[in-house]
Amino acid sequence: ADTERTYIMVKPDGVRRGLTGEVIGRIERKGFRIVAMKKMLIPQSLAETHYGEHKGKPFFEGLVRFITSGPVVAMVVEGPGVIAEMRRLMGATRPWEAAPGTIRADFATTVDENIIHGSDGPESAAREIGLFFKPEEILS
Ligand code: YYY
Ligand code: MG
Repeated sequence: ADTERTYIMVKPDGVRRGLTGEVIGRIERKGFRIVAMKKMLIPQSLAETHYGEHKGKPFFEGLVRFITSGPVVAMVVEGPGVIAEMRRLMGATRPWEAAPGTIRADFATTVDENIIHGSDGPESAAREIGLFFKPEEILS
């Protein structure tokens, strides 16, 4: 598979529960490279832009409130086929539908607090990396 980059984020529930290291460990043990990383509070406007595709849906306001409720750990992860492969390692959006051994299956019970975000395709990866990182913050 081609070398790609994706945007990965440990959400506020993951950070609060002390699961940042667990998520980072899984990414590193898989063999992907973390080429940028920072802990940050997401401003309201950035949250609304990042989740813009969900604007108007019933869960949008709660989603923005949740993602801005505490620090996240934002990352750019690089590797062969990393966009689809990280989605596989994360598991399905609804943790009860996520395959055993995935991050969401192992650590989450509810859809609104499901530990991790990962870009869902090449366009969203490029868009989200650009929203959260300046080019000079990415070290490869
Ligand atoms: O990409 P992914 O995070 O797996 O799911 P999306 O369909 O893009 O939704 C983004 C985010 O919104 C999801 O991780 C949790 C939240 N959410 C929710 O709280 N309630 C829903 N019914 C659907 C999604
Ligand atoms: Mg999504």
